[in-house]
Amino acid sequence: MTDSRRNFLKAALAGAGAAALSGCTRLSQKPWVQDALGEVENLTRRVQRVFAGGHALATEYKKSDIAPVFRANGTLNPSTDEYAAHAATGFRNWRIAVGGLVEKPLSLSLDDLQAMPARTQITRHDCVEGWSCIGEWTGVPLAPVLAAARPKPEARYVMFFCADPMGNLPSGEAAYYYESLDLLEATHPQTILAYRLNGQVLPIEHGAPVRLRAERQLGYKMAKYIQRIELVENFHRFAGGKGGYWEDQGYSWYAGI
Ligand SMILES: Nc1nc2c(c(=O)[nH]1)N[C@H]1C(S)=C(S)[C@@H](COP(=O)(O)O)O[C@H]1N2
Ligand SMILES: [Mo]
Repeated sequence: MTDSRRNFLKAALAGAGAAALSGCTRLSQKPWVQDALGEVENLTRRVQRVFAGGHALATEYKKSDIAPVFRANGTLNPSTDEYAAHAATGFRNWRIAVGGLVEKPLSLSLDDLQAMPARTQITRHDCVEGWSCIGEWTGVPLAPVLAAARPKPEARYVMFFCADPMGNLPSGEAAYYYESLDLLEATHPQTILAYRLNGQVLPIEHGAPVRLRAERQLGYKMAKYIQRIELVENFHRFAGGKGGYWEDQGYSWYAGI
């Protein structure tokens, strides 16, 4: 592990301790949060062994670089009654299931996610359609969330299943937007489950209540409207088998920038 990585983890752990001492009781009341922070280092070490690559950071920008209006793309409001009902109640009952190849499946509310230490990053979003936009994203790093679920040794990819229907699969079954990352990208410090944009509650057009930010990747990797996260050995059995909605239409699975 590099020094910067070790320092990042130390800072994350120290931050959690300080928050508990300063009276952030919601954090200390949730034993799984504490467990998660203890597990991040184990998970990261394992990931670094599997993938020889690193965790170099994407460029972060200044407040003054933030675009006045962040462009929205793809689904702008999922068309199901179920999503509309969640939106009408401010996503109070929204849950994100974390399952698949894990020892401890989780079902996380927005409160659960917001009780974990947050990260804020000002980054540039690049869409393959040829536009970019700088925005400030706040959310919980995915690494401690995955660590809390205790991934099994066979887990290699993280799948994100979304609430927006995208038409039908050849089988006639409804297709929903979905995406996947390998564990290296999933545990990168700038990979977060974002619930705020530019200091405001995440708007519906940008993926409310929770969307992925994976800052070294192109826009289509960053699933909006996340309902389920699943750890898998490979993604061939899902939908078109290519690891994502756009990948199934021919885009490349690896979309690093
Ligand atoms: N669930 C879902 N996630 C999605 C999409 C989508 O249509 N549905 N579009 C993708 C694409 S192509 C881009 S560029 C970004 C757009 O994010 P934005 O609307 O916040 O700009 O979301 C990505 N994630
Ligand atoms: Mo995109």
